[in-house]
Amino acid sequence: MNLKAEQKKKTEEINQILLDYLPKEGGREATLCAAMNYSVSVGGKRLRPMLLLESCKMFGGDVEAAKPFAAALEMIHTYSLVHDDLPAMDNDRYRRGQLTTHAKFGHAMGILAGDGLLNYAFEIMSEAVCVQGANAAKAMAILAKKAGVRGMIAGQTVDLELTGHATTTELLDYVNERKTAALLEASLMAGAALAGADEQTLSVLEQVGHFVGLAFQIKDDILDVTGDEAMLGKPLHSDEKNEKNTYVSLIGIERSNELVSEYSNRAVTLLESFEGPKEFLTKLLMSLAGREY
Ligand code: GRG
Repeated sequence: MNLKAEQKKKTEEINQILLDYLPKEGGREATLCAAMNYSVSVGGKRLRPMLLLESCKMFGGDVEAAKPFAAALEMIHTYSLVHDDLPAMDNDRYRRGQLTTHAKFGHAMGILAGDGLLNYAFEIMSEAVCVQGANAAKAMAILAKKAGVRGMIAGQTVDLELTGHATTTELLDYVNERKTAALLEASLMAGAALAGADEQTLSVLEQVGHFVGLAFQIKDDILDVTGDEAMLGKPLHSDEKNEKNTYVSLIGIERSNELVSEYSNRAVTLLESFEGPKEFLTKLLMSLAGREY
């Protein structure tokens, strides 16, 4: 099976896991559940749960036990997108080719759907921890930390503060390492933690995720300028509109493309030190450098 077909099959499997874990709509809070389900179900590459499941497999873990964590991780990622799209942040009307959650359900429901997704992710993981024990607790702790106050939320904070101000590549790296790379690091680390991987292994995976994340964000900045709106599912030039500092605005497209290749290669080289099955994961990481959406 070629990479695209394999990726499609795995995306469909993850979509099914998400359907199994998302709240069933009903009761007085039906609108909240509908907004949460809408945000997750409108699409997305499902990259983070895919990385978590592949990493778990690479270290011989039980994929069934990893499913609640894969679902929770995509919910955390989706909450961050829903809140990022709000009028107080990037104020975007389209995401994943569809209306953003607040554009469809109203601003207040956009905030609540994000809150709901974040909390629900921890409900799902804590229930799994009660059944599965220490490895699951470690995975949850990794996801909490990387998504948290010193991780993704810190990156978003500094990103907002830098908006409209001149910056440096060092400050931009601070933002990208947290806003984007932290959750990708967490994906690989949590999958391995569920399989019982040791601290040294987790630390190498953190490095892999770091380079994947930097490459991913720079590619995202490039696509915002040179991409195809229909493929991306959102308007181009949103960084310029929002006065965002990006690698493209600081060092230009050509050098940015070189960095994407350099970081992707470094990630894959680090991954080579592991012996478990990693063919799909390696191909997936390399393909991100050439992604079109
Ligand atoms: C609101 C706390 C808080 C954080 C928001 C995720 C984020 C932080 C902001 C969204 C804007 C952005 C460019 C984030 C960087 C990470 C990124 C490129 C997210 C998009 O991820 P994809 O491409 O999206 O995997 P899909 O839709 O495929 O899941």
